[in-house]
Amino acid sequence: MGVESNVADRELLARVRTQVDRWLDEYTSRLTGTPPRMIEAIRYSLLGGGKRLRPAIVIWAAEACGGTLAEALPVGAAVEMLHTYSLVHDDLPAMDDDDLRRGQPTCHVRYGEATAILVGDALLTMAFEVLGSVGRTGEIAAACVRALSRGAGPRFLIGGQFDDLAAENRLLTIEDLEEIHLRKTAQLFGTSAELGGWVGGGSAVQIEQLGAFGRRLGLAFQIQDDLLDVQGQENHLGKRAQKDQTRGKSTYPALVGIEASQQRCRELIEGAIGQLADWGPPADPLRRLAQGLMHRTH
Ligand code: GRG
Repeated sequence: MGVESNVADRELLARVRTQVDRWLDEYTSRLTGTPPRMIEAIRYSLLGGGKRLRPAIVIWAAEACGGTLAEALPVGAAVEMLHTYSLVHDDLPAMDDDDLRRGQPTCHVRYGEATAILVGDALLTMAFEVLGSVGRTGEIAAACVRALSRGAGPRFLIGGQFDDLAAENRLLTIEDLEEIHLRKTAQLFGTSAELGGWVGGGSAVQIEQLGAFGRRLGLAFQIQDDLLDVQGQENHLGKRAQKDQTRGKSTYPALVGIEASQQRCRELIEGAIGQLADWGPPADPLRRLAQGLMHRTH
């Protein structure tokens, strides 16, 4: 990929980030009846940075199916709320115990543990309130609620997080690690793509292909996260580096080495793009996101 297309890709993502940030900013400034300090903590966690990759996947998947930005934006924002809840809770002392997130003190460091728990609860609940009225029909909203509650529920995000915590200080097989990565991280990428398919009016086959695209992309993303944890710098990452090692976590590079991890990433990204083989130009933003991920630094 040349320098020019890199710049174009960055601009494409920056545009989505601005749109999502604006939507979230407006939504959270209208939370009447909510304690002001709580609104402050919600906005601190939600608006303080973040790459907005999952909303970008929702929006570009919807557009690839012929849907509109206006329909997809609230769905992307709901996924971002849910993702942010998972980060706020993951950072808590009882979980990953982190003091830095998105380049600033974590929610519990800034506002206290009880508030951070409630901020996570609020973001999770609000995500479903938003999803409840998306799309052209009630059926679409219901399908979106079902897809996100499945992907973020005990079989995937929450169960993956549970197994991830239980695996600390245990040497996993690469198959077990990949399974945890899939449930903890990759499924939410797959769900984001499926949600885009639902709200964009995609067919059952298209939604299936989008899910497979997103899961492969998400797995590559998590392996990259492992690689960045070993190689990355905190000022780029906006969170602590070398965290996995300190907590006795099995990681992809620790189990198979850096080169094999990079090779697996490449395979997954090619596999992701392969899912969109019949989609033509409307799926270009999704393909470009996948290609760009190979070179991410944060
Ligand atoms: C608490 C139920 C529950 C789940 C937590 C998200 C998660 C599960 C754990 C986070 C641990 C972690 C570092 C996972 C690696 C992949 C990941 C989700 C990274 C953060 O996502 P980015 O890089 O973050 O998209 P930004 O800040 O850009 O939104």
